[in-house]
Amino acid sequence: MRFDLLTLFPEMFSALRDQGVSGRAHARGIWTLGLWNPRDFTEDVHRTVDDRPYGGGPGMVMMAEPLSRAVAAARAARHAASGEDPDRVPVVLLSPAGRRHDQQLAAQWARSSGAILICGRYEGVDQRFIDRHVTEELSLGDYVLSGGELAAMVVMDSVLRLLPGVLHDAQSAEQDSFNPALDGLLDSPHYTRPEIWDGMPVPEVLLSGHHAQIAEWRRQRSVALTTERRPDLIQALRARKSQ
Ligand code: 9WO
Repeated sequence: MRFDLLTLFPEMFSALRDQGVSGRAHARGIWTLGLWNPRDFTEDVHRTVDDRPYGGGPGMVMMAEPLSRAVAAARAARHAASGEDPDRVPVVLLSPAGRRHDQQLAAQWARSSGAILICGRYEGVDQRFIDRHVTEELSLGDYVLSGGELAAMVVMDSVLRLLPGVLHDAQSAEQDSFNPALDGLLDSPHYTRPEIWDGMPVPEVLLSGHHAQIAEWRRQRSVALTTERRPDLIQALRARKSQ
């Protein structure tokens, strides 16, 4: 899998590339990262990537041309590396106006060869760049960030941890909240040593070694937690089961 990021702050992505589960997977060559700074695709002495909005208003807008050249470079690099058709690479803009990201989408991306991700800054991106290049917009939720970079890293992390061999324990991803194997419910609580901490014991069934009872207990806790916190997920499960 390969992700190409268009960003004015490429250094931010060292966190995902070098740390934790995603960092180990990168070191093992399971995924690769291309970083493209629109500033490197400018031609003026000031390396200008933004300008004032037509029609007036506060802030600055990212100019289409440096972004467009950076996308062309990313497409060409992907083609050179893997023979991928440059015109068929998904080009994703992280934006609150996009489709809401979720576990199902992450699983879909995990079956793909990756994407070019556009990280906007300032007030936004010239709409003509979006119209020309962007194939889909993705949102994490109804809030505004200072840029698309953190959203891009969240989406990438959710995808990468589903790739074969990324998690130490293949069962780990299967136990996740929202996993279809858990009917899309929230995960049950976790406990580790010591057996009693600050006067609070570990639920006895977990010490019993009785695997069927443990599975049943976890299922009950999962349903109870989801009913309390996310009744919408229970409704969705009912709807799926009744069809
Ligand atoms: C911001 C925006 C707000 C309302 C409707 C559409 C919008 N598009 C953008 C946009 O492209 N913003 C750029 C990226 C530039 C400003 C900072 N950006 C951004 C992305 N802020 N917040 C996000 C984001 C991305 C994904 N999920 C939540 C927030």
